Amino acid sequence: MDSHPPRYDPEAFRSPPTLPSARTEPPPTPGDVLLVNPFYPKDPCGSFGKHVLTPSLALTSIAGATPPGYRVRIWDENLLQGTPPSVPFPQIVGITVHLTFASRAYELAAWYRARGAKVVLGGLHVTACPDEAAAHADVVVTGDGIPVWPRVLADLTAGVARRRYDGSFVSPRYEDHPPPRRDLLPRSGYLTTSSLVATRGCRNRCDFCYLSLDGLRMPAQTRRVEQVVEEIRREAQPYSVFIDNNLGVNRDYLRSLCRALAPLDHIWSAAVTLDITDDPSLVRDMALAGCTGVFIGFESLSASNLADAHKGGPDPAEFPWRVRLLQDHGIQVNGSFVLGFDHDGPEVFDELVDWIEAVRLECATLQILTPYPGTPLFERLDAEGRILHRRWTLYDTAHAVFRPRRMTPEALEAGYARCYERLFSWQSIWRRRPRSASAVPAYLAMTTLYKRSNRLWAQLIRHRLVATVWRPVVELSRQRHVRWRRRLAAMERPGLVAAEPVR
Ligand code: B12
Ligand code: SF4
Repeated sequence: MDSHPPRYDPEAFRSPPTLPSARTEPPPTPGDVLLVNPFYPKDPCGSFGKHVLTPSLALTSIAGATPPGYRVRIWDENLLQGTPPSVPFPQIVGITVHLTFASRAYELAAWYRARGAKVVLGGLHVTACPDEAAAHADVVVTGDGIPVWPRVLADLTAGVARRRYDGSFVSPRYEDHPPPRRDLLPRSGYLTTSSLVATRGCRNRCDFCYLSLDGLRMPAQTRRVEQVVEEIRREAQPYSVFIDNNLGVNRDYLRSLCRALAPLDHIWSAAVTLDITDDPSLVRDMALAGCTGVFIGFESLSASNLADAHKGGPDPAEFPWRVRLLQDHGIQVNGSFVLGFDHDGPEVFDELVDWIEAVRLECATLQILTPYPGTPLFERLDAEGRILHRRWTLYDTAHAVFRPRRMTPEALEAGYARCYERLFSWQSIWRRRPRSASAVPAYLAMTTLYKRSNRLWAQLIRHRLVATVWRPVVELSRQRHVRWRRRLAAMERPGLVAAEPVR
């Protein structure tokens, strides 16, 4: 039994497709709008499957805000179907920009502009660095694109567009936003097209998070529970992913949401903060509502690192019992950890993996500390002269782009890769199996597909077979979960643990 999977790093996952230099495109078609999610390189240490788990809501939301009279298409370059379409040639191209794919976004913008389209750039990186983005676009949109998108389209069509529009995250109310247009996505390309958002904002202000961007105002807001339920029903998939920063930001709201979701016999996962476990009855409600997994940003096992980053929440000494509470309710924990904080020395890597195995986290996501421009972390490291370069493509959390305090950048990158090698090894996968024997076969099947099958993913993604292969497995999980939660519901005491949690 080999302990480390071979690192598979094909060209198609490393570089975007080449844009043709010849100009054979027809002239722009009035009213034709193309929305693009640009290519970004995939870290071969991780799972390629992650990138087709569920789509970002950026483009479907902008499409939802498009007034009648325009024809809208969405193109996600990460589905590896070649260059974005040029026939019919769009009049307006909207591109979402994160820093890791900013250079590809600018390349696409130049290509479409040179052929007569008007290009609008929006998204997190435009909000963080509007002046940089403005050099590559006809129009930039900062903040929330939804309230300003209809005006941008109207102004571009009338030839009177401004260079910059600033969308507010405060008004109009979040619940008044139009629903995203998921119907424009290729259903076969993702594990689930049912990415949902119910809440906005977060109580914390971690200094490395984009929510701490200078000047960003995103107050906590919620959507009506009925809106969320209706979107799930309409999408008709067995599994949904809540992409909220923290679905538990308002516990009363989460409880109402869970009670409304319970009758759907649906399964879902969400990002929450660990303090959700302060209230075991809420964890139980989540399980009864179909929650099979949570993504939790533990960030670090060092209280000093957490204090430095202004990350609120439970003390690391309490992490294990809180994880266990979730696991005993059949909720799998995907723990997210950041490597390279000031108190992290060379010992951090093995200590972290040992801990992950000891508490049997079924899944762990690792990130090298990355100072996003505009965040307090970036300002501090910059002031200390520790930023190594501003090549945004490498700000992908798999590269050290700053000088760590207690090790070299090279040691940080090597330690990060070693952690993933250990976590993706058969030994580690086995050590972290669920405690309930009946849950082990499904765990092993899912884990093998997710963590040890990058060659297979390459084929599934290219041939649009992701949904065909994943969905039957997901449907089986859903059926098991429905049976299990009926047993949980029959047990009376909140916090009481069912005999056989499902994973
Ligand atoms: C879904 C998701 C993914 C998906 C899909 C990613 C993709 N790009 O296709 C998957 C799982 C594949 C993924 C992977 C990764 N992700 Co991710 N992901 C998210 C998540 C959870 C939701 C994104 C979303 O749908 N938001 C909701 C939409 C509506 O918000 P929005 O994108 O900001 O769009 C609004 C505005 O920005 C604006 N807008 C956006 N685009 C446009 C375009 C136009 C034309 C206009 C007018 C307006 C506009 O209007 C929109 C409506 O309000 C966010 C966290 C979050 N909750 O936002 C992280 C997040 C975006 N991911 C992040 C990271 C770091 C990654 C990874 C690098 C992680 C890793 N180590 O592997 C990878 C690589 C992806 C990459 N390079 O971008 C970071 C990005 C940080 C940053 N500053 O860039 C985030 C913010 C998480 C975090 N808190 O750190 N991710
Ligand atoms: S808890 Fe998560 S979403 Fe909230 S500020 Fe910290 S990193 Fe950002």
